[in-house]
Amino acid sequence: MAGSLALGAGVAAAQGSLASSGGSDVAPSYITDDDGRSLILRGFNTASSAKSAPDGMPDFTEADLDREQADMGTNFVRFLISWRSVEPAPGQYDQAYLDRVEDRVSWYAERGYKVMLDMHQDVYSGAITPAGDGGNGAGNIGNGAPAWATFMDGLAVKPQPRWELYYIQPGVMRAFDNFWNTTGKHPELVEHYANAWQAVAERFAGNDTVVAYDLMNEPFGGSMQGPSFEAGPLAAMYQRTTNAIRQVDQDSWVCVAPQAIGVNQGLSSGLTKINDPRAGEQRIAYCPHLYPLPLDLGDGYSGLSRTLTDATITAWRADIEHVAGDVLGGVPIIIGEIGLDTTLPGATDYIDRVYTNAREMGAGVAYWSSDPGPWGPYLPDGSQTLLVDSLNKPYPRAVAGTPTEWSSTVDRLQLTLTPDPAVTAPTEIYLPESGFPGGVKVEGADVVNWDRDSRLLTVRTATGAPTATVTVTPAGS
Ligand code: 9MR
Repeated sequence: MAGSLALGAGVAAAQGSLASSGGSDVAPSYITDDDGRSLILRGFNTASSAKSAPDGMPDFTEADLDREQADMGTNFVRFLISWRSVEPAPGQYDQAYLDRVEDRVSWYAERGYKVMLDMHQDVYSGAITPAGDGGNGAGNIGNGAPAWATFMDGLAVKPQPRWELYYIQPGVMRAFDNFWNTTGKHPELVEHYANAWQAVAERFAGNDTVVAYDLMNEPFGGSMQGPSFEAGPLAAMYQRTTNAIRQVDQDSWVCVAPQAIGVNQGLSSGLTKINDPRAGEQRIAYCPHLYPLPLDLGDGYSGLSRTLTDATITAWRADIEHVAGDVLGGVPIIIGEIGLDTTLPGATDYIDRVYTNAREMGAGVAYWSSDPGPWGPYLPDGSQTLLVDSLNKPYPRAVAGTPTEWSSTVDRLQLTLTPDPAVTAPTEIYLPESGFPGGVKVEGADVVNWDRDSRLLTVRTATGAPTATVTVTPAGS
């Protein structure tokens, strides 16, 4: 069944009948740091191992973070949190859990990262089966909602060969229907969800490292699917949760995502505008995922699968830009998840293609995921997968103005920006050791500092010019 599903979507992609909108004329916008610099975010999801852990924490140490930073120069994490951990009993928020999250956030803060908290769920909750493992002993299948918020009304959840298939088990569908209250029986659940987010935002409102809240991982509408779900209960939940967050936190970005099934594979989203009640400019961001079906089902990025995947990426990008630019009102894009099994043929080419698109879109990226294994940068024995070299490229991390174009190879970076005279902090650029073993040669800007340990170069462009182009190559080149 999965194979024919893939084929169907693939053929649709090849025929160009996926997302029909043709991108957007609205220029990319960026999340900014406290100095007003545009942030280009590159990092990982950390981590799947948190989903079912009793303490809700990922199996990820400070040493792991040091290794990630040294090997790839990341500046961002999509950090998994869960509703079941935040609100283990109705109306009771677990401050000890939030302490643990805050502790992990401090690791990132000490290393100059920005954090997006992701209220994760997969197939609603760990309570969809008694063992919390989907009934087949396969590990962390269902996660997210607390058991007390899981109402399956006695409907079945049978063991499935693939975790995604649990979504269409009757008990899981009903749990979602009750959450969205399309059954009319549980109006309290979305209210709890919004209030749980408020408890999180209350904790992190004053924390400069936490820049964004990803309101719900991979939303699923139960028996209501597509635009009626996205424009209906999903948008209503986003609005309600945004309002709840803004009562305690005016500054963090609120990230919204489309329905996952379909949109992650290139179909168009029917999400509608979310209004940010904060004083000043809105701080909503769009955080979609990308999982072309051929790759997700185990085909490599070659032959027909590559053709179908490319068509998926093209359609996906056009729709993402349309929703971010035209529907949500010119908001920043952060790709909350992209990832694949790096042992598949053509994996490097696929990663390059996605990151090229992200760069052109002005989008942040959180790769799925940092968990050890063939999808991640390291295997359980600590050896690197090809992901490390694929991702370890120069990039501008924080730009004193608006980046209009940038590109890089391992030993060259070029950035064009519209400088913002109000921003006094310098532009910060990451340069990997492989391409920049010694000094740097900078054209188009003055060097403020080149720190060979952190691999960070800071530069200042001339004030007053409408645009500036900075080119960085190794010294002596
Ligand atoms: O990679 C994860 C896999 O090990 C889990 O069994 C599964 C269910 O919890 O989730 C996978 O991660 C998914 C993430 O939670 C949501 N987006 C897609 C990810 C990859 O399938």
